[in-house]
Amino acid sequence: MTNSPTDVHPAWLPPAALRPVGARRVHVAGDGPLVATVRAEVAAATTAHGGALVDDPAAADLVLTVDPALDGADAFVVGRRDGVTTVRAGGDAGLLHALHHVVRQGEAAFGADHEDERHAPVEPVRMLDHWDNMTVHPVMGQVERGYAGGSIFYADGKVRHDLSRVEAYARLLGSVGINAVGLNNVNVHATEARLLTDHLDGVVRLAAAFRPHGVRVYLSVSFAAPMTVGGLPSSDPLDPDVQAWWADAAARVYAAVPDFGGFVVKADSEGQPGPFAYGRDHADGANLLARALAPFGGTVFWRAFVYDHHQDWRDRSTDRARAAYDHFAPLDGRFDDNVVLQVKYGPMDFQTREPVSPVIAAMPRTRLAVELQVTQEYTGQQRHAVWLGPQWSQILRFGLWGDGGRTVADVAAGAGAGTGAEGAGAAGTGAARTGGIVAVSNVGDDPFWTGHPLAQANLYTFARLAWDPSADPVTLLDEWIGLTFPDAAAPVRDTLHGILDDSWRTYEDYTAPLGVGFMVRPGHHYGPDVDGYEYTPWGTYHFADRDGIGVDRTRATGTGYTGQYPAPWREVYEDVATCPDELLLFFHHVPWSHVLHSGVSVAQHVYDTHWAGAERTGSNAAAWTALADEVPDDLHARVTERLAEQVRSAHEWRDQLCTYVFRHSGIPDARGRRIY
Ligand code: GCV
Repeated sequence: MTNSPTDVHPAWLPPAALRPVGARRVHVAGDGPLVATVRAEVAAATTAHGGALVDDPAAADLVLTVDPALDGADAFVVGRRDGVTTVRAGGDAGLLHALHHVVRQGEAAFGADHEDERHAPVEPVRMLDHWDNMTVHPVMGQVERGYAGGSIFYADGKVRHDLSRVEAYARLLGSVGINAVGLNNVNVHATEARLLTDHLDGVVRLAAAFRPHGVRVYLSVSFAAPMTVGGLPSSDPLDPDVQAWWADAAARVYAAVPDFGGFVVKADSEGQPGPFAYGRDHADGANLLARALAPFGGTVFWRAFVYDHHQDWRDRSTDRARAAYDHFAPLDGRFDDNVVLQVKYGPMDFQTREPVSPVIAAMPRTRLAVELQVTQEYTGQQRHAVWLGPQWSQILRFGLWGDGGRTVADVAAGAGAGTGAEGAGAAGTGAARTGGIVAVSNVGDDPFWTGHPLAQANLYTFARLAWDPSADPVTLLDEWIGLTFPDAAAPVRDTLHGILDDSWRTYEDYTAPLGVGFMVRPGHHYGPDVDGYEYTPWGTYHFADRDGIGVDRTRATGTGYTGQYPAPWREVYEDVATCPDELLLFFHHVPWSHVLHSGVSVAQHVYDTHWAGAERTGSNAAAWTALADEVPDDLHARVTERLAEQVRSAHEWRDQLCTYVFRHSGIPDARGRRIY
């Protein structure tokens, strides 16, 4: 099959995905920039596929209207009567969401008559953070932890002149309901600190590219900006000159970008400046910025990723997993209303498997957003096909106070606060404290957007889960396959599904076992290095010796981390007998011969999973080879090359892990496979 006709892959919006809408007579009513976007989208589709944009609703097969009487600007109802599909949306944004809902349904949207169905997003903020820099870092490249080329926003130290790629990206994001984008890396370097000032004209242009698709822009700011940009002698949050500097900065940004979203802040973390330098805490720091933004309706997303990255590996009393809770839980109730605390889903750092962060259950008087990582820093760096939908779904559906209770997604949505036993007391009035779902983006200036073309599925699934965290991720995977490969025959769709649906588990199988995490090469985090982090200052250890492996985080004999969870988890994780296998080594140090709930020893588990996982990468690569004539050549070649690297890397992981375990434990593989 020949290549895609344009320079940039259309992702989940190729022209053929809009065929069912484009073949109809469509009426679009309303005005405003988002309605204009809907109209333009429909006009392009009808021109391509033989339908028409019609003025008379009575002559239409599809009627899209804004009805302000409907509750919620993002919401819409869709029904079908007498052969006409009718959408009413609460606002412009809802109209855009509704159009793409109909696109996703395809021909099914024009099938049997049905009553109105209401759709509305669960999470109020659905945000992608870009770790993009304006200049290229000699080691990290332009995008920190970016695996898809350079930034689509910046080139040569400036906002790009040509933003057509950003417009295409904004269209993709708007189509799946993303409504916020952080424009620059949370590690804010000198040039990017001046996005607030010297480069504000570029921010204006980026905001203009995102606006027609319902996406507001945010900037990551440096806590030291009053000094480094403003020339003040201090950045102390209680200093009136510092407060005035931030108030002026915010006023200038809002004068230029009236719908600016606000700031994202990484403070006192991995070398970024913060309030600790002045003996102040993180509520003082966050509220400083919140008060500057409040007159304009802006929000601060203040990150809870704060820990000591100069730890002494000899010091067994310090546990990095405890850090976010220890810093932030005591501050509950002290943050202003326009502060959202942005918490990584796990207590460490975006590992393949971690328990859910206990901070999410601990701050009922604080607005919380949960942060996921779409860019595959620790999950194969877009060289491995790893679809993270099941991981995110499991996190978002996790019952913080036990199965069936309020979930991570509920807390982020501010839903149900104060209504049940869980976390109710401190929720006080029960007022909704809405936060949202945030993720680190995985796109760059690569023609396939994401380096590995199949990593587009992660971007898609993240957005759709942020809209509805209860959605079945596998259904979303098939939705993505159907849109991205609209003309593909069933075997192609089945192969894509087969490569991706269990790929998170496969990756876990051939990498760090049983929740222990890391074991990656220090610095760039790609490939195996079992002891790579063992004697470093980063607080990421597994403590393996000849007798056993794992981190004792119990209250009884370990770091006490299990005590940061509410019941029942504090007991479930405390006891080796009830701790789930997949988190065993996160919570417990056990002998290599310890028998898991699965019935095999820890050592045998490593052998079995690593052989099985590596083998699956080989069968996936073979299945993909068979699609050579079924998908565009350029896409086929790119995926082939990535799958070959995944096979190589998975076997390297397998051999290092199995050899390491055998050399430390002396336990042979019961199945006698080759160990080096
Ligand atoms: C932006 C991890 C990454 C860093 C990243 C940091 C963060 O430590 O390796 O590159 O910095 O997380 O989330 O702030």
